[in-house]
Amino acid sequence: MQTTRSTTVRRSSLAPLAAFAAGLAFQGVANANILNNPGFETATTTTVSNVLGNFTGFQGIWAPEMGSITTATLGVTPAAGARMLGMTNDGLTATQSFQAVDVTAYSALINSGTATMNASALFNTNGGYTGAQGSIVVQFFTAASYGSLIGNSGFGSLALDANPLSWETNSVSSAIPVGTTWMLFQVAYGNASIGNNTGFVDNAFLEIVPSPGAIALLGLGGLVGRRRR
Ligand SMILES: [Ca+2]
Ligand SMILES: [Ca+2]
Repeated sequence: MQTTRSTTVRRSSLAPLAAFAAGLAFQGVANANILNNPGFETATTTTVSNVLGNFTGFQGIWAPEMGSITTATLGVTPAAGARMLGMTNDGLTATQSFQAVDVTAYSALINSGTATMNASALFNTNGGYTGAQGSIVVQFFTAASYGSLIGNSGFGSLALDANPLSWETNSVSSAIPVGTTWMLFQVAYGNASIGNNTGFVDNAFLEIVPSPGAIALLGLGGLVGRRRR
């Protein structure tokens, strides 16, 4: 179940037509969740070193630094389905989980310089404390290797409430650099903020869509062109 992702997009009056045209151009690839096992319903995980060292061989498999995919525990019930991801303090700065995604199917859109990625997930912790810091970040690569990193989305972060019955939505959007062929989706909790507690994640989501701004500009450009003629 995809919930309450909030996107604030300013559209010109031309946007609906332009968006329709862009939708036709990229039909079949837009508006799909490109993560594998986004709801953590399959319990299989792998190691972070496997994923970061071999995008191709371990693509689509969640890799928690410290944690596992679990059923309901510690008073927390999965937001959807029977399972969720649980992460615990790994002793460093943040406890992170990764999934590598091959995005070469989107190369035409990405290399047009007008691709946006929208990422989100639900976060929750066991009760009794406040201020757990949950984050999402997506990194961009030009090849199937960590060394080809060319940018990242910046962090979408939020401080969680103390209620284990409420799942809170975290999201981040950014332009996708031209040349991107692989993306690394990451969810994380600040270790200092969770202490000996567990940070949970469910309903992870990642999509690649035409940039709303680029669509609006295309629409305006078309209008100006017609007026000049
Ligand atoms: Ca789930
Ligand atoms: Ca909560």
